[in-house]
Amino acid sequence: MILLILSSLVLVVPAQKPTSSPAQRILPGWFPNACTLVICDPPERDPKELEVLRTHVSVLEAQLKALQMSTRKTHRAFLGYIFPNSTNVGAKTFATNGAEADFQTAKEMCEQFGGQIASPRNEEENNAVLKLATMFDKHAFLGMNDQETEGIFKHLNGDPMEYSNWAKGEPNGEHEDCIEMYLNAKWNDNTCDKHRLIMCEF
Ligand SMILES: [Ca+2]
Ligand SMILES: [Ca+2]
Repeated sequence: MILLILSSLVLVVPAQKPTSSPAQRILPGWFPNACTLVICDPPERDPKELEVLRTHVSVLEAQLKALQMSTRKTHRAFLGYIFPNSTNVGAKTFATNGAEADFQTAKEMCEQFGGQIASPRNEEENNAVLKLATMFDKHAFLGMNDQETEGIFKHLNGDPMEYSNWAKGEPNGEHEDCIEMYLNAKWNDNTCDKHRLIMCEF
């Protein structure tokens, strides 16, 4: 019985003729697998509408700027909470919280907050690191190392190390590939598994 009703329905539905696509209707020589580039003339805008759009864009730009400033302030406040001891030199901020770790852990911690291990590039920056390290009476790790090629110390981004402040007789370690700063501002290469003061720069 059900089959009979279904077949009746099929019989009464009129067969639809295949319709042509919009492109086929517009372009008589349309080929189904060909590529077609259609360039439309943009509609003319009302000058008042354009003015309103420009105003909206200006407002959005101002809001974005305010948001960026607020984000930077929040980030600075957050860094101040994590690393409460800091000092500025030029555009750099050196910061620490007095904690110690091996080189790899210190490196990851600084990177986690958007910085890197303190890597002084001149005497002024070296003295800024010393000032903070002295507060905690601890030797600080610096970022430069010769882990890649023994004897060739480089910055973390691969830059050659142009400024250095080695202690007398240093560097002297085939297996000492990281640098610690003594509390007289001089540097010693030491093994990277030693625990030293985490000092970051931002
Ligand atoms: Ca070495
Ligand atoms: Ca050494």
